[in-house]
Amino acid sequence: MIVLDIGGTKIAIARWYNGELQDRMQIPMPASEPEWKKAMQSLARQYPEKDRLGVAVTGSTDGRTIKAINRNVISFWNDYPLAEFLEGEWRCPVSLLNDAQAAAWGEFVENAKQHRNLMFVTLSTGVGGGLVLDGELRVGHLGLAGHVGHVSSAIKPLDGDRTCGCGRLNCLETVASGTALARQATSLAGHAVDAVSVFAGFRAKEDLAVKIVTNSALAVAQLIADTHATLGIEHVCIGGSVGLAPGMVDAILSAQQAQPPLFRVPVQTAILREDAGLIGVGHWISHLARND
Ligand code: ADP
Ligand code: BMX
Ligand code: ZN
Repeated sequence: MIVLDIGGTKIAIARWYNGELQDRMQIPMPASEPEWKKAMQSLARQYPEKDRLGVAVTGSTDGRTIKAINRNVISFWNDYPLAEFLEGEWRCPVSLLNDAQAAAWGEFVENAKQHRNLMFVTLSTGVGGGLVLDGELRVGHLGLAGHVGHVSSAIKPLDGDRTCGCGRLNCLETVASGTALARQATSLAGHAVDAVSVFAGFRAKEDLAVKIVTNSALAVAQLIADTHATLGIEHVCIGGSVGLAPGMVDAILSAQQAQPPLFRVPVQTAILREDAGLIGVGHWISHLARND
């Protein structure tokens, strides 16, 4: 099987062989539909497959089509027939799963299934989430389960109230995504700043960067407490390039001190790191095949 992880910023691809990735590589996510189609055609030539293509993908999916919840991320994905397009290119069956849901399943399996109520949170281009409850991955109606990036945050963006690309006000994604960190830093510093520089500043203890990362960590800690109160999660894995940036998980752990002890769920860095989506979708499809 070939596994693909399509995010708002990058596309990763690998062969899935005996429960492991081989020949992994990644390319930037093109901004326009024609460029994106060209990139997919090129990947299909480099990674031919007869058996199945497993895709972890940003957006909500019913298994055939894909919808961008945040319409600012991929403008041409509005009930886009993604499975049909990829089947045409690879000429094999295609399975689609939300990227953070795939990652949650990957972390559950690779943690030896010991945390039967687990949430994965990706802090990346957006903020995504996946839930394993009572040992089962929750996909939900139209694949929406776990879209915690679009829960309203009581901790607001530092550059003022913001309507998210999903249409809601002050979503977690407008506070804690890589896009949001860069936007807040740019607006408050008065010049262009990206998420990588925000973290460099945070680690160098620069005032503005510390404020932005601390505020984002408070919002994530609150989300974790809210989800614990709603669903009884027992373990949280943090991934995505922002979640994996040195200092971010420690900032979330510190921010949890503002919560009463009952709501401080254990948090750790995703053990699969940047491969959680690829490995997760591989495990998920293998799991479905065994249960058929
Ligand atoms: P995707 O959303 O496609 O899965 P990533 O997980 O790489 O991709 O997330 C992309 C976001 O992470 C962008 O906002 C980017 O600026 C930010 N980012 C990438 N590398 C780092 C880093 N080392 N430290 C902090 N932020 C990063
Ligand atoms: C957004 C949403 C989620 C996704 C999350 C993380 C879109 C296109 N995606 O909240 O489905 O799981 O981002 O995705 O609306 P990433 O692109 O940051 O990896
Ligand atoms: Zn939103």
